[in-house]
Amino acid sequence: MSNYYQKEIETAPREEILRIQNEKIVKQVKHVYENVPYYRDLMDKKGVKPEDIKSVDDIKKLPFLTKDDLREGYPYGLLGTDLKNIVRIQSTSGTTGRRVVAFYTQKDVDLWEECCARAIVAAGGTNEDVCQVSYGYGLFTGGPGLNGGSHKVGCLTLPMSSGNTERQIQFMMDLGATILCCTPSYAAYIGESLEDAGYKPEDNKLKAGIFGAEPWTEEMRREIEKSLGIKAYDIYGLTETSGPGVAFECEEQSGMHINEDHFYAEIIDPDTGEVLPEGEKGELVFTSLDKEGFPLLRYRTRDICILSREKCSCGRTFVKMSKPLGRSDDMMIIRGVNVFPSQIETVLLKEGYPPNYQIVVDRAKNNDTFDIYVEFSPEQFSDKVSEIQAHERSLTAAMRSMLGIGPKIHLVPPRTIERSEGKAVRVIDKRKLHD
Ligand code: DLL
Repeated sequence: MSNYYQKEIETAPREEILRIQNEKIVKQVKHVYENVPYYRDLMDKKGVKPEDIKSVDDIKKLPFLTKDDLREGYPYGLLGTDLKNIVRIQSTSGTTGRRVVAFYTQKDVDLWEECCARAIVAAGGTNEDVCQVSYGYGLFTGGPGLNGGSHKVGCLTLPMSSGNTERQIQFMMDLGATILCCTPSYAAYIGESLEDAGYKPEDNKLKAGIFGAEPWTEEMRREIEKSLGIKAYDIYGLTETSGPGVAFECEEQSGMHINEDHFYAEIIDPDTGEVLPEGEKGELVFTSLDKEGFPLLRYRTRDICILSREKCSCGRTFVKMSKPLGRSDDMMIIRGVNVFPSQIETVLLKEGYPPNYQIVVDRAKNNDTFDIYVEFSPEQFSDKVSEIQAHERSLTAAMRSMLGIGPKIHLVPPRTIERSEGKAVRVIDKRKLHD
């Protein structure tokens, strides 16, 4: 039986959702044109006037926004309202170039937190739950977003932030946390640490986890579910459009419902910018329909996804997005072959290795080198070099059959790859492919 935070809108008939979107987009484009000179210039250059946008069907006439635009407009160039109405910023963790800074009015914060509340309730959360928020707090949107959502639902909120795993475990066990919110890699690490501390999955009171902010596979989901004894739900979002809660999973665990009353989604061909028909794989583009502080229209996420309007058994009518299947900008091309880290993770888990790995790509004498460091599990440990080498050979073969190219595999002892309290660093690309 499904629970909803805002049943009326979450289960509204499609025509009703469309009606709301059409009403909001007209107002929003006018708001942006009048208040954001940077975007007004882009519209003027394209010859589009606010009056040309009469419904969401007309969104395709609008110019795109990219991270480069946000960098160019840094810090206040894309602000949609007077600074006196802004109550908060959040920012990306990007270390190269100027950071993306997003601005929120109080209404923006409320709507964002409601989106997170929808995700928590979809994962079975009620005001009787104890919600441990172990995403980073501060500039990163994970902690503040889920914290706000947890308050809205009325859960007892544990604002742990990430890190200090020993303390995480102590609070989790002593206070009986029932919902855990963090990155999937940190969830996996907490699972390992609980085991190391002598706990079995049934010793904790957790029932659900809400994990996102980085790519993770179905295999990883199963591992986490098993090690923590929970049901693991995916959540998606990006700083530019508010943070977590743009889309969230329901009990079907078959894609994430996009909060379509606030975000209009398109899938485009990343090369041509052309809008693709429903069901096709392409780059996800979002238009925020009612944001005041940082109202981005047609923002290119660079996430490659598929949208689906298949009826969902949870009763929600919002369109579903697949897990991001890659990035239109960080796919690696190694020796001419396209490689996604998630493919590597899939092979590792299929071959019985824990999902702790690091990919190192470099270039020597104009040839790409491709190394994967993988931890073996304690059961796979052997002090015979020949046995380790045999494992490495068989893993190389499995990788070759999945990727089309064979990496050099280095099996390393358990717990030697550096653990992350936020997003795991999976790829180290030392090649200089851009200026
Ligand atoms: O990661 C917001 C967030 C926080 C989402 C907590 C979910 C939970 P950024 O740091 O701006 O924001 O990174 C956004 O992370 O474009 C995706 O490429 C990736 N990403 C976010 N959620 C998922 C997910 C937050 N569930 C970028 N699966 C996005 C895969 C995800 N990738």
